[in-house]
Amino acid sequence: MTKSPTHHKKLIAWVNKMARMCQPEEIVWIDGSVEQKRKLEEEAVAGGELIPLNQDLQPDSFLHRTSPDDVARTEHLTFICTKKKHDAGPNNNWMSPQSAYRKARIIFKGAMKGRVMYVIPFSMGPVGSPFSKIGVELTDSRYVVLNMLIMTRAGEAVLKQLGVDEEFTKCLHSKAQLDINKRLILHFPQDNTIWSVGSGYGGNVLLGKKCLSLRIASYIARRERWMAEHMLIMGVEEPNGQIKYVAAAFPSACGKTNLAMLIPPEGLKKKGYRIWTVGDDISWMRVDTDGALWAINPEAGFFGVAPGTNSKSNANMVETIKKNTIFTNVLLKPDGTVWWEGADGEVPRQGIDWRGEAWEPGRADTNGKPVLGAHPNSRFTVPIANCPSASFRLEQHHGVPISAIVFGGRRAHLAPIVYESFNWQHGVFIGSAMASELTAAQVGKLGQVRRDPMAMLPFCGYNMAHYFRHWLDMGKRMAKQPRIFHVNWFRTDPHGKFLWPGFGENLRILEWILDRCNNKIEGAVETPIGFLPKAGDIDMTGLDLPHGTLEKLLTINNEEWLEELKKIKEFFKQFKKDLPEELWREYESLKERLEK
Ligand code: OXD
Ligand code: MN
Repeated sequence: MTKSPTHHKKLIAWVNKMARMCQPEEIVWIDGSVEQKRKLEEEAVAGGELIPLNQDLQPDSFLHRTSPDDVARTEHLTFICTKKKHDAGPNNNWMSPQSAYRKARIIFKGAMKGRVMYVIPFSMGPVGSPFSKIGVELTDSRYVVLNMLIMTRAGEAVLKQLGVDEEFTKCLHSKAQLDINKRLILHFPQDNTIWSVGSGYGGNVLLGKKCLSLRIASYIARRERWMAEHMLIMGVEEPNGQIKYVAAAFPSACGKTNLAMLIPPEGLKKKGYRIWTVGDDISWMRVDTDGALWAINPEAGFFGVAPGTNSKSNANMVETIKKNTIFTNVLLKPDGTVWWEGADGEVPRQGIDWRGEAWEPGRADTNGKPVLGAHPNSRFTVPIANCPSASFRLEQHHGVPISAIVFGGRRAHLAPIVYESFNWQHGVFIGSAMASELTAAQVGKLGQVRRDPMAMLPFCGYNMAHYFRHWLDMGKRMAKQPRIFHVNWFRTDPHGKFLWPGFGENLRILEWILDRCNNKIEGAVETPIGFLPKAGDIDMTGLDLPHGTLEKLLTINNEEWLEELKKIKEFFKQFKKDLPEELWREYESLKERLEK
């Protein structure tokens, strides 16, 4: 049916089978060449999928608009399709593979008529690294192809790596009619397969990202004894020139991307600190022969949230997205550059908003709500290589050794700015009990707490109770376990004002974390929830906080924690007998310590 550049029989057979179902007009294999990329860009511009930006001010960059009801991940349409419901767990929507394939087949049938089916061989992780996994995505969207060329290593080198019989994840995507009523994001971990139909939004369609690198990878990782986590990876260069690596998990909208590339405040910069960004979203980690935990970022690009990105919140990202960037759902200015709420510079006097309509500041909709220029979840896709703080170890096949694992959430009260677990098992308990508060920008009651263990709730491809067990087991396999910490940048005063300035200042807390890992700090305050810093051990040079603020950030209230424990218990109970006994034991000992 198609002339293919590979002798991988299974791959060819699968491509042909999917093509028979989707009925594209043509099949095009993505080779990763600049010429092919340019041609696709030209076609996308001609077809209206991409708008070229001002090539002098934002070279090699484009704007894309999705349909207005296709702007975010659709968790209620996302399913884990294992034979047994129990394997998907109470944390996932479940469908049987048989019924999922049947439902989706109806939508996929003839969905690519009159369109091209692109075949994208891609590698998550450096091509050929023992960490890496290969996927092949079939899609009828040029936007997807161009984004995948940024987010992954794609093309001929990957096909070569696949050889004639290597394993790969079968990823099928079609925009179909972009109809939310005919949208499904299906994962078949037992078939190493992903089917996504009816959406054009990144998180639903760049199948290497959440679908493969987290949901499918977490399932494979458990079997193969490694870890696929929703974590940034950053290198902190210490004054002695050594670089220590930290992996950190935070739920959405808690500033993972900003933390991964923070700029040290003056005092710490002078001391000799510098940050190296390895990744902002996903970490694949395995125990190496030295008994330590090593990590790679399987991605090659950032798919970041635009609103709020500016020189104060993230100067490195502002630099990164000056070129080679695909923007999605931001505002287009008359000079052919883009803008979003919270961007640098003045608010433009006019523009075309993310829906493609004329926009000016101060406009309100029929309900009196301000009309935004950019969608709150508008995005940019850009190569990591553009980032001034990009780590020089990004392409290293063995990744980087992890000294500390950091969990975090948005808690106005309760959690102190930082605390350290007593040991690995206690750290796993802390991760499993993670939670974050909804902000005014989100649907739901302000301050309402949503539990999000290890920030993996929407991304764990199997029963989360088994995932907790896997975390406990992994700890036992490490001769040199990373230490586990919890941070909270979001504690507020009684007027709702943040106590901690955040951003670059967060390095002061990371410094304490790494000093603990390096055994450079004599002692810490032992509390019921874990070890807290002595206030004098956080370097506050150059940061003028009102008297007593740091002490407030380091207090814990036993009554509040006992209330929190009740919620943790409710959350744990849904896993019934599957929840590891060790986590109940941690729960009970914490309760005892708090009641003392
Ligand atoms: C997310 C993302 O939704 O990284 O977590 O896009
Ligand atoms: Mn994410």
